[in-house]
Amino acid sequence: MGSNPSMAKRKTAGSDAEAGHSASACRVVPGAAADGAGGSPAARRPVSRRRLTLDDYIDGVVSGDVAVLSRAITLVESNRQDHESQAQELLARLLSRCGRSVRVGITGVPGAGKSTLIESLGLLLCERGHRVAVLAVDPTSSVTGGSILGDKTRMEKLVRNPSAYIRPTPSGGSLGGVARKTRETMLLCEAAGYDVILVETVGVGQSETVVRSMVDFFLLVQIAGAGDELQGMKKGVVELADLVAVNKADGDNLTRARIAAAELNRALSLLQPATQGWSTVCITCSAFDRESLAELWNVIGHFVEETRASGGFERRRRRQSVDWMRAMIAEELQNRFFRDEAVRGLLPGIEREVADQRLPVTIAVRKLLECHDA
Ligand SMILES: Nc1nc2c(ncn2[C@@H]2O[C@H](COP(=O)(O)OP(=O)(O)O)[C@@H](O)[C@H]2O)c(=O)[nH]1
Ligand SMILES: [Mg+2]
Repeated sequence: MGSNPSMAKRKTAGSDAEAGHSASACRVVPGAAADGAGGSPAARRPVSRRRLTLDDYIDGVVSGDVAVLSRAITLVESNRQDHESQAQELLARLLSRCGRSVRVGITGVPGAGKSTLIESLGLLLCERGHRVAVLAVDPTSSVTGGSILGDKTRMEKLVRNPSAYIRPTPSGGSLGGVARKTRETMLLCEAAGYDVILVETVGVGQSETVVRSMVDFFLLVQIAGAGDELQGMKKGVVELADLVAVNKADGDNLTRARIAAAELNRALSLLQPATQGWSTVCITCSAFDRESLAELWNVIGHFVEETRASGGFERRRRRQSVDWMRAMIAEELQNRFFRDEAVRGLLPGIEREVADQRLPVTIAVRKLLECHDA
């Protein structure tokens, strides 16, 4: 990747005033009337901090009250035991209202233009009468202090649109933990009536795979330039994508973007598609070219139509829920195992024996599992 995008990013996100504005907008984001972070003073309304009952949460979320929705998401994100049980009860009560949306994951290297694209596309969709929720999965944000700050300053227009809701990445915890929180947040947004969910993820580590496993459609945003076309290829991310978009196809870059797209299309024709019965292709787009965004949304519309008709849409959703359950079981069992008193007693000695090659790994595992079961 060239140095331009990241430099530009720093420039935009770096000013203190902007950072401060973003931080204050982090809790309750969208809809000028909702929080006062960006809205007119007249539209401000104090958000009651009193404890909400389960029914308050349900009524608030279902009626699309963004202040309550934000608090419900905070509840879902909380690691406190009492919050967790309330959050789960809330989800159980709302479940029948969830799922009526198109879930789109968007990945690409930092600087590819994902956030800018999401803002422009989001605005277009709001204009067309959609309600758009933007979520993020950024496992690096808790380390770097939150790259989402840059994103939020960049989505300034969308933040103010009453039909949009933007929620930064949940902080802390394992990727599995972040994924659970994002999935549950997605469900809450659906219950609140958002019919398009856009999930941005940085192209880092396993985050793409995790986001792929929670969305209907996966978009890979690329940029033309030396070797960039291969970047996704190498990591196998292209194989997860339902659409590849060579972004920033504008100005001087237009020709290069078109050439890159043609190259990618040749490569894609040799790959197994991410979704059975659907051919992944590459198009060009630009956040500054509404036509290209309308075109991009058209592709997604066709995808939804076709996969709904073939049953693939529903099948993927069902499989995703079951896979999610199994992944949570695996994580929970692992946690229980390593918290177990007996295991903790035996583990250091057994690990030493394994490291010293005095004990075969398979026997070590059996011993530990047996002491856990006992
Ligand atoms: N020329 C051009 N620049 C863009 C476009 N989209 C984004 N950018 C610029 O690319 C940089 C990175 O964009 P950003 O949306 O933060 O990328 P992200 O890291 O993938 O979310 C910013 O300076 C944007 O202004 C586009 O369509 N055309
Ligand atoms: Mg971004």
